Amino acid sequence: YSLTSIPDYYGIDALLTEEHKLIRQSVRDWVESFVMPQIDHAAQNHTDIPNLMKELGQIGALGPYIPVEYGGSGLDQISYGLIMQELERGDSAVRSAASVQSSLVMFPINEFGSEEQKRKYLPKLAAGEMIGSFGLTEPNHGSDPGSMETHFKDMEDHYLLNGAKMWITNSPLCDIAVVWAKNEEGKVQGLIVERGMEGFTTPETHNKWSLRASKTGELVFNDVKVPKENLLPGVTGLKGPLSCLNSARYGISWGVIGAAIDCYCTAVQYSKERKQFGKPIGSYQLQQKKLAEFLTEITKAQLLCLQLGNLKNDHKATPAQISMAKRNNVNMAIEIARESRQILGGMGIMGEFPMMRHAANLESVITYEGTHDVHLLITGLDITGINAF
Ligand code: TGC
Ligand code: FAD
Repeated sequence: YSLTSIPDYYGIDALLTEEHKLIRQSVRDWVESFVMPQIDHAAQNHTDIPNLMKELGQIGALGPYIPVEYGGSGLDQISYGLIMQELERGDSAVRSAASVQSSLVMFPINEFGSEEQKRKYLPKLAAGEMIGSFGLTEPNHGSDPGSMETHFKDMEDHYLLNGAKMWITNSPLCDIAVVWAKNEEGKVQGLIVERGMEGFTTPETHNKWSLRASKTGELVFNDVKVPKENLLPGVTGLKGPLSCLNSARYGISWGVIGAAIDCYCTAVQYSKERKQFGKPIGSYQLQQKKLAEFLTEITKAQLLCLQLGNLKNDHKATPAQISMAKRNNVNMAIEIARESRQILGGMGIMGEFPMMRHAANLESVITYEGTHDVHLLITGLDITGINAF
């Protein structure tokens, strides 16, 4: 499909600045030239995309809102959202790589790190010369991270870290991991663990049917001696990791619009070209209903994100507002991926078309960063004041 067919049904572009549009265009062009030609091969073969992080660094997609003095671009939240949207039009694995590095690794170092930590890590992370991962989820504690078992002891001249994290994006590739663990008082704190520290291993998780172009693995800590200067000094408690999730979930709300757009545009084009019973399938009401509903849902999601971005720029977006957008938009995208695949009939299962890949990827996206159900419970709590977890 032509890039000019990407929908802006409500003229939302008029609400963006010239800078927003330029940023979006440059990421869109990069996705066309770098991601699209190799994404099917990477996903089919369950390999990562070579040089992805350095490329993302070069186009400014790592920590776009991190201050310029630490290697970021100092951009606003709408720019961040638009970048995520364009990346996920390519593949959720590409957006995931940028989400984790930006919101889950650079964000906590920038918000809660010491000046030395910021200077040591942020510029390299922004350039993609260093890859970060984020360890919150454990084998026995996913939706309920407050019950985590990973813990560290103060040994006077270092901390001793023990435990394990599971389902960690980029763990097999990471140079550093921001790890959330309990101190001796049972309070959650963040530690920067570096590859090469004795007792730290990152086994890969194989055989995924989803996010196949992204590496996932474990972070295992067996009596790891972590230097004291690697503790994030600025936060104690679960609000540390959860505030990183606010930023990542916001980016995902935008990102999945990109996946939905890729499916929608492909389906519109196919429905006009493919003929059955002597007419294009797009001339039949059943197919038009699908296309009309896709465009309606994409437009609603775009408006939701734009206003959430405005709130975020003003530091007014609440965690519950972000949960609503993450839940709504991921569900919107997965429904469009599944239904649009049907419009392509048998061709819809093929790698030449993006639907199966997006649909399979979105099964992870609807689960990570808080499941569909957990986000509903967060909205329920916000409405009633009653915790139903
Ligand atoms: P609760 O008692 O409600 O809260 C504990 C403390 O945290 C504060 N808080 C938040 N702070 C900032 N932002 C938020 N969104 C916050 N939500 C809660 C809260 O105020 C409290 O602070 P304080 O000072 O009183 O201690 O916590 P809970 O134990 O009842 O759990 C709440 C719940 C279930 C909502 C939360 O734990 C949750 O969101 N669970 C889902 C877990 C999750 O999202 N995991 C994601 C792992 S990372 C990931 O998936 C990366 S994938 C990346 C990729 O590849 O793109
Ligand atoms: P569980 O918490 O066991 O949930 C199972 C089911 O029970 C879900 O449907 C859930 O909604 C439901 N449920 C749970 N509690 C309740 C309740 N109180 N009421 C009703 N229903 C409930 N984590 C990281 O820390 N870092 C990463 O980089 C990372 N990357 C990931 C990459 C991939 C590809 C995947 C799949 C996951 C990743 N995760 C990561 C982990 C992800 O955040 C968790 O999988 C997610 O939070 C859910 O946890 P769980 O899988 O243990 O499911």
